[in-house]
Amino acid sequence: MNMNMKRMWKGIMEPLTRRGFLYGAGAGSLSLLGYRLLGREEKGPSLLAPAAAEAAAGAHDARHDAAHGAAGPAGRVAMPWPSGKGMDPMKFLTTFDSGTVTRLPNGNVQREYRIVAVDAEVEVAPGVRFAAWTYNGTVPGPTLRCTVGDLLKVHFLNEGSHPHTIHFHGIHPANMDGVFEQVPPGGQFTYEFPADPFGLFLYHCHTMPLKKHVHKGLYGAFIVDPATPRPKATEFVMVMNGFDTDLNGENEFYTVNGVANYYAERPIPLKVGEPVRIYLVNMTEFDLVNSLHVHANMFRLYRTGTSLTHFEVTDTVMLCQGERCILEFTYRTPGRYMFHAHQSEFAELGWMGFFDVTA
Ligand SMILES: [Cu+2]
Repeated sequence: MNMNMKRMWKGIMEPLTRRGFLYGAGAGSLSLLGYRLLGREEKGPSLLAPAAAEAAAGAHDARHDAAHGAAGPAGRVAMPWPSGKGMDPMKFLTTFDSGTVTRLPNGNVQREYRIVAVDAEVEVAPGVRFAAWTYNGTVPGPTLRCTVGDLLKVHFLNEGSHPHTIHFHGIHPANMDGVFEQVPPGGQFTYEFPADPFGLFLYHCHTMPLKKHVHKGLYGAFIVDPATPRPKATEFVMVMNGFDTDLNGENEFYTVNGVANYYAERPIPLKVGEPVRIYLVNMTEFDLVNSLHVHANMFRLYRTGTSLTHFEVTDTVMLCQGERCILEFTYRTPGRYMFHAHQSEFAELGWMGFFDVTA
């Protein structure tokens, strides 16, 4: 999505706009795989539905009916993917790479991480494949985690087809910034710096053209915990992104953690009274902002996670690319609660999910 005027112009000049993709070229390739496209504007918010799987399950009619005006998307995402590729966003939510820990002679902790850039095809929605450039084979890449003051050694190997780097947010020397040391295919580089300060950060490739290296998928979350850990909670990582599957400079799909509508089809289970903490990172390319809104609740917002005192209590937060924040909340009553981007278009194109809260 870009400016409205640009879209209008493109709508006039190009028959294959994003909607054209959804209704036209995309429909053909998707139907081959047994998936049926549902119009997102004329028929409600639904995007995709695996028709064959639903019919087999005897659930087709109910789901199809629900697609015409129900609150959420219809269809069920197969997992693992029919192709056997892609990642599992449910596992990604709670998976943290804390590295290989060594206690140094001075008593400090050293953490070593291994990140390999590799070209990989990922499946971002049922039957929709995207030729990604990845860190360790997934989009987003692994969530790196450490404690403030730890010495980090990130061993980066480029097995991709283009030069890449890893640029970390946070404080570090200039020669560890992932900008000047371009790592060619087959090359390697070790980034070494102490984790500072505590907060929520991210990493991404910083090779030109930057827009391309980011939107192809080279990014991930980077958590630096305070010396005294935050209060105990169920912790989730959510990386917001988009996929320009027809390479026209606009996103066709929006996701958290790489698969459109994943948490709408597989709600995240929670308990009443369970403290929840979300590490939220925006790495959406092409669009100026992305956002998260939780329904029927409010959260404490810690901007960038660099303070242990919350910034405000709200139900919606907007982030530009590279911004991130920590959210904390608890549900009081059981039920199914929606969360989604409050750019309605993003929500309709895959950035929507639910929490299933039980007593
Ligand atoms: Cu790159």
